[in-house]
Amino acid sequence: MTITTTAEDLFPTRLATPSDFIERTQPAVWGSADDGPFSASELEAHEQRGFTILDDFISAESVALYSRELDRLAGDESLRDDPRMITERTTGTVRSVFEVEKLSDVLSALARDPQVIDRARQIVGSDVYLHQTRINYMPSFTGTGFYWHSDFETWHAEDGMPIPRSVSLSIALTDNYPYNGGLMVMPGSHRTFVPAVGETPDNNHEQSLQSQEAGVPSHAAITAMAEKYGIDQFTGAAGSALWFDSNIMHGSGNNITPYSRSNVFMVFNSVENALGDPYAARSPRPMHIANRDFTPLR
Ligand code: 6CS
Ligand code: FE
Repeated sequence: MTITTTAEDLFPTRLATPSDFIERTQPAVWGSADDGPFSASELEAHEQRGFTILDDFISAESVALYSRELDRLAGDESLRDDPRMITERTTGTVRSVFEVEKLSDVLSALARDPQVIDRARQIVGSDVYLHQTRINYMPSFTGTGFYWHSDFETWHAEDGMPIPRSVSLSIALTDNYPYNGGLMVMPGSHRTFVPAVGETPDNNHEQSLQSQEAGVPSHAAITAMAEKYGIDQFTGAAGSALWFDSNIMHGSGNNITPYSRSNVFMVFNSVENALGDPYAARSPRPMHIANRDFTPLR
């Protein structure tokens, strides 16, 4: 008998030829109103739309505190050659810093704040661990966006995440306007998995975190998804939070305005959805991008 730790592939992707969309059978919300801070109606809306915006999620003092952490990490010379720091391809300015819960006590505490972890546990219906954390910084004038994608598509293909049972939290540290490169989402699109065409290049993460090219949907697929679900934009003042399903279709444009945009981003995966071998890549990505310590976060 062979024992395999990798679960069955319910979401084949990075294929040689286009294939049909897959309607998922798993819910977005696994817990109930009794399990945490989200109300029954908030959970119901999250199930339908695949995202929830909470205005004033953190205080102005906390925005200032996390912004100082962002400035400290972005300016840390010792991180310049660290793989956790991703810079903009064209200008060399800092784009993301990964694994921030290990680089910052303040951000480690944020992940464990009951307002955060209890909501994450409530949505995925179990204990959670941190799959990925990062701070994202989109500079004024020259900031570049990310093409349309589903995070789960990458996490499944490149990280071996079996099913979409994880939730992402993005806390805005600057105001998000419709015009400064904010996130566009297709509400309800988390229900549909869009298989991508094309094999994953080796060491894809070395370029995909600057500009994602493998694993993005075709123009035809994006057109069909937009026809079905429409496009919303996440706007909101600094301090607001966006909780979103791992499979929601999203993307962002460039930022040519004088208003930079930054956020703290944390992905909570169910401990019952631990990573196996990648489903569609030759080797797993490094731990600072796809954590493989599945110890429940406390
Ligand atoms: O690679 C990741 O984990 C995340 N970053 C990109 C550019 N796409 C997929 C996912 O959002
Ligand atoms: Fe994304």
